[in-house]
Amino acid sequence: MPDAPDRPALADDVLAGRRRAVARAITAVETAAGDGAAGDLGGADALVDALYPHTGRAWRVGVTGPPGAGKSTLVDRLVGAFRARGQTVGVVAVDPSSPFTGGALLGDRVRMDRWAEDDGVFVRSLAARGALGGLSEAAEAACDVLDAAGYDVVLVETVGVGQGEIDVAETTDTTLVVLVPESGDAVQAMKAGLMEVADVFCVNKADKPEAGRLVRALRQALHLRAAAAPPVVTASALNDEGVGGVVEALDAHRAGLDAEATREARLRRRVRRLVEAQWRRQFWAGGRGAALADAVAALDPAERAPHRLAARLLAAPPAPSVEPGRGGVEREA
Ligand SMILES: Nc1nc2c(ncn2[C@@H]2O[C@H](COP(=O)(O)OP(=O)(O)OP(=O)(O)O)[C@@H](O)[C@H]2O)c(=O)[nH]1
Ligand SMILES: [Mg+2]
Repeated sequence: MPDAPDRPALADDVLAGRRRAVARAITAVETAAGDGAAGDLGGADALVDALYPHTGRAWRVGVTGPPGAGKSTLVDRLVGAFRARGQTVGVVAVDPSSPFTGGALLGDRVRMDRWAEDDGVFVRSLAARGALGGLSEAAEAACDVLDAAGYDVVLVETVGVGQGEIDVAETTDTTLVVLVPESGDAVQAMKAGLMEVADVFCVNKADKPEAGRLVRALRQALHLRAAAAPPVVTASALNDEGVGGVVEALDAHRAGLDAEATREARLRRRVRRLVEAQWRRQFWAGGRGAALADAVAALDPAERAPHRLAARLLAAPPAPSVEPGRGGVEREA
């Protein structure tokens, strides 16, 4: 890359681990990605690029599962467990007040408040409304910021509902899927696509009846799918029981990771996502949205053919007068 821009001043402050800089940097990437411009973070993209070479040290752990499974309660316990062994922890809670779930963001904050006095913990809620790809980019960039700032572990909580949120699981090294007896059976998890992303399963609320049944059903379903099934552990996050077992299972997954291969695969996926988002935006910004509307309106219903219309749009050059607008995503780095 011949003309890499100078490193933004904010990047230096993030690298020095300054909390206010970390907060500002996450806001920058969140806002940019939330504008639906996943492939073009405006000023924030230079920031991410400047930080990226300083990432790769943190262990990124995704925590996902159905609404109300106890993810936040468990994340809070995991923070305690990691702190107890001297690790610093960043937490990214992907805003559950997304159109999919309508959960309680305030609850996350209240529970996490007990870490406010601890310099070794940084908690942040993330809201990337709109663009699906934008959610992954926002979460991944927020992890980059925390990683570059020196946090040893970065926990990412997402509600495992909807593809966009499950995609976030692909941006972490280790994915913990939290299920609860009342969320139904293993089939439910399979439908939601959670089986594919799980490295470790935790059946939470083990203090409730039916937890044992879910564990058995889950193990059975997993072994039917693959010989090397992810481990299933139980916990009662509320009562702080079984958390050590969860940490052990997570550690075991990390120990088996090829860190460099994981990192490269993730980078490939991310660049692909950024290119596709940018491409899509540019394509439709080139006056083609209007061209499509005109073409559909002009054609006799008997002559409308989806494939022919698609081919025509793809073949037509973009209207030269239309700038592929940046949609107001220029902002401070
Ligand atoms: N009985 C029992 N309740 C629990 C346990 N863990 C969490 N809860 C309760 O379950 C409810 C939801 O917990 P959260 O930690 O907010 O769940 P969440 O998965 O983060 O919820 P969303 O982010 O809204 O999807 C709260 O009332 C918790 O106190 C547990 O181990 N046992
Ligand atoms: Mg939560």
